Amino acid sequence: MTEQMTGAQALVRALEHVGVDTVFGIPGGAILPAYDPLYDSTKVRHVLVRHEQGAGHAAEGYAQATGKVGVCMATSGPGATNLVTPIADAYMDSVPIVAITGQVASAAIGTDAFQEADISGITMPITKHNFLVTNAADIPRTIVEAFHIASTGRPGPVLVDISKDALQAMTTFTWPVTMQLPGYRPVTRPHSKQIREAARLIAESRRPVLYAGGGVHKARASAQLLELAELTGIPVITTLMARGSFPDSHPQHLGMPGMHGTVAAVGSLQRSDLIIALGARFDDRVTGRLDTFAPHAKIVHADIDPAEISKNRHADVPIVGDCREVLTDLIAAVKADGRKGDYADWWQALNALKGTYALGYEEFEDGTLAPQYVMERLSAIVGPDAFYVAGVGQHQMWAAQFIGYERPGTFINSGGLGTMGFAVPAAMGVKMGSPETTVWAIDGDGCFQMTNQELATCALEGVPIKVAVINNGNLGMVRQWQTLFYEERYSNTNLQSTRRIPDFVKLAEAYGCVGLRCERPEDVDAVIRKAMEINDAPVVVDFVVHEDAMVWPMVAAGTSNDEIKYARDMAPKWEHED
Ligand SMILES: Cc1ncc(C[n+]2csc(CCOP(=O)(O)OP(=O)(O)O)c2C)c(N)n1
Ligand SMILES: [Mg+2]
Repeated sequence: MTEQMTGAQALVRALEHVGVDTVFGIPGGAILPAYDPLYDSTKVRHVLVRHEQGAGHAAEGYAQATGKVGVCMATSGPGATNLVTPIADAYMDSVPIVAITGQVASAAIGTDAFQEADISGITMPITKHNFLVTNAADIPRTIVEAFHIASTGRPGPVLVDISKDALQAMTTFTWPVTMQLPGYRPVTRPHSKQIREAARLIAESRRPVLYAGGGVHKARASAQLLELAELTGIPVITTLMARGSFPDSHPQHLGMPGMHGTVAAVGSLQRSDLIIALGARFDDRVTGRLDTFAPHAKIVHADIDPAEISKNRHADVPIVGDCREVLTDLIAAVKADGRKGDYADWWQALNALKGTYALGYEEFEDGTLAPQYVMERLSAIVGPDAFYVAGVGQHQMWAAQFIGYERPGTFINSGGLGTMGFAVPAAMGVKMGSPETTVWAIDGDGCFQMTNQELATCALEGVPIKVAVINNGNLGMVRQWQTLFYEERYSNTNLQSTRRIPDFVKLAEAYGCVGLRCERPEDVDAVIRKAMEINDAPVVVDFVVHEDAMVWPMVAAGTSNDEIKYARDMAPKWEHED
């Protein structure tokens, strides 16, 4: 197929051909040529957001709900720099998005032209790849390559920056196009010798742990993880990025590891003699002080990105490959090996930890609301079929701890970058990607004040998300550190949002949403049920909670996992030491 058209038309045509149905963005001078043909497209819906950061997080949410590549669009200069945070976020959490930005005309590049920013230079360290296109003829091929790179291997963000003259120039559009990526060949098939070696270690180990990370769901490998776990009887831990990749209700699940993980999960790593890491990256929030992490464990590390292997912790058995292929081969190898590990003593110790140090929380005698209780009731009433999208802070950790996840990918949050402001726009993208599914954003009063303007987008575009603002009046997570490590000197963490500045109910109403408030435990169920009944508008519930609630357990930053506390000054007793 060959046709004469502008670069901008070729861009829109290429987006249609690669299957894009939704683009989040804001127009401006340099990208304006692209918005003209977009106006006519019957296949691509453009969602006009209120801030480009919202476009980027919405694209991330859309990508995670659908498994497709999310797309955001912005103009040059400030439009593009407003995308930097979501691009970095997508990079840290391996989310496939393509960001398309307009750039000043090619003759003006490098002259400090109006609204010029070197966005490809700026995003070089936070994109999987990026392109600066100055020739209209290159646009279709670049789009195909960008989508291919974003979605294959370890997924991630790709930037396509297109100069205004390239968008305006006439070109010959041909389809299909041939990619020119000779150096890009992600390895997905694991090496069979490494798989056999892993199976041997599994049979010989006495205290193994399956450490599941975000890569498990990205590879759609939860069924295989379940099969391997049940075949071998090995306990499973799910990281912040893997919540739901193994059912919380499963007896072999020990919970989340890390700074706010369960005592059983953290303790299992420290006592393990074999860690099988699957699409996980030994993040510092999981390992604690690295030189004291899991001192007795051999490491099998499977990841699609070879750069992750042995980055933080030496891998005894490195396996480069797609998690689903790794698990499928590992299941076959364990069956072929035929031996079964003896983990009876291990389970006895772990079950003791699970029983003694189950997650719990403090209730307040004055009748104020405990935020953890809100999570428990959301979990009970809304159930495991919904998507839960969290902001960053204490509420995020409570959402990870106290909501029961049974299905992969149902907990979506900003793990690696920890981006306040993620929840509302990401929830919007999730809901647009999966309109039939209930979507709850669980946000902090601080986070919510960073990106709540996308409620306007939700209201106008008919995207009925539900937002639970966990309003503790504070930048709670920072306040928690001030409580514990800065002698309760609360420097600049009190937002006073419980004084209704702003009034989140009125704010919701101002944005065309329904606003509800809940201040007492006895009202929680009714307000959640009411929110669940409203499906023709976004709903915001202001849950006014006690400011002193804390996230436990906790491994203080820079300390060893062995120093975990399950409450203030309360260290677990490790009874089954060897
Ligand atoms: C953009 C950004 N700025 C600052 C921080 C540092 N930070 C981490 S958690 C937090 C507090 C979040 O407050 P809130 O949204 O009210 O959540 P809470 O911890 O109270 O539940 C802050 C300021 C961050 N993660 N992201
Ligand atoms: Mg708060």
